[in-house]
Amino acid sequence: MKKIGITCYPTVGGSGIIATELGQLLARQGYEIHFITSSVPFRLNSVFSNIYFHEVELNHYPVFQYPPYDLALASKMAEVIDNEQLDILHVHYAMPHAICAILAREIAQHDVKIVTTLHGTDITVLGIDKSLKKMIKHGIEKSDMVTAVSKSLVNQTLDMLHVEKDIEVVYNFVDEQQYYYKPNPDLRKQFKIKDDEKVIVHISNFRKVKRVEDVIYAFEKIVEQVPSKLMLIGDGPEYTEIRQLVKDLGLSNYVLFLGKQKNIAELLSLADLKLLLSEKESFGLVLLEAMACGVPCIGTNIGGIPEVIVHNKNGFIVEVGDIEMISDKSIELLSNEKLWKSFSENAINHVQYSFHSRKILDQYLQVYTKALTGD
Ligand code: GMT
Repeated sequence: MKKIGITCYPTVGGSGIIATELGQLLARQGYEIHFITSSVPFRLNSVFSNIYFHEVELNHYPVFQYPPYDLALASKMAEVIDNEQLDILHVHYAMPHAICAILAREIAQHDVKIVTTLHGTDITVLGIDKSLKKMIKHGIEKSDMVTAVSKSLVNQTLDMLHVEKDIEVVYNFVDEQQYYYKPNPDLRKQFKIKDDEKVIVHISNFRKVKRVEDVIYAFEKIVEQVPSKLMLIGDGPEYTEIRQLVKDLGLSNYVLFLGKQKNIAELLSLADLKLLLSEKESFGLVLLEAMACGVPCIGTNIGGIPEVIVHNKNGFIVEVGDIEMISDKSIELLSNEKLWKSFSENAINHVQYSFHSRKILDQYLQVYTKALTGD
């Protein structure tokens, strides 16, 4: 096996990051990688002689009300499968990518195996939609191998779609070359963070499911007890409402809105605590990123979050919307240096031990081998 095609959403998002990082890891191992996406994946920031990019172009014919992206993707996939003689086509998301891959396999002459990775939203959001359920199920069942990023997502997929397919858990990972503690005292000064202030961070795409308002309400209580700043990274549909809430609560001087950012490890290295209080989250890649930089995390008891945070070891698990508990646990951690230090060290070790990129790469390689041999 030598040639692997990868399709993902190339813009900001955990699934795009994982797909791109995996492509780069595979390229370093000597595999030939072909990204088939609508634009160059945003995390593809090194040059590799064995990574190729095939752009899915959209034609705006006047007869179509909407340009048919999915069909253009399937057609491009079929072209690349044949031209490049792909062994594996690894698609991230069942909907629409697995469906496109299945169609492409039917069109192409060359025999390719399809590996689908489920990231969450395809199941937890789209899977609820009756009109799409059968199609997602089809995409999963007709893939040669299927993986999901947490046990919780496997269980949810089986419960919601009743699929007849083994789904393997392959957790997410971070690039250890990028994510480690990178102290930058000057950056602290630039953000006007005082020496005695703690920094709490939240990173997301500000979708409703992320419950960013809970982060603000919890912070309102934390800042009464512990001098601190809240750093909000990312952008999305709830951004304006959150800005207004911060203003209404009189917290504007304590909250830093940073928008979308690239050098996340440097920003995370300023932080003492990471909050991820979502009501749906199949994994929570931002938790791993934070932990790799030595930042303890508090997350909600849903989806894959309890598979990433070990309660009382490297962070705390709390119930969704329990502002009292979230703020109590945050204050406990931020005011107890000994506890904080042990959580921080445990966090780094946890990422190294359970989510090391080498380990995850090996798991994906085994999945590819199984797809090819049918075992
Ligand atoms: O969370 C999102 O809205 C983005 C989405 C994505 O496509 O990146 O995230 C999903 O995949 C990530 C990578 O596997 C996971 O870390 C996120 O938990 C998952 N999001 C949800 O399940 C809501």
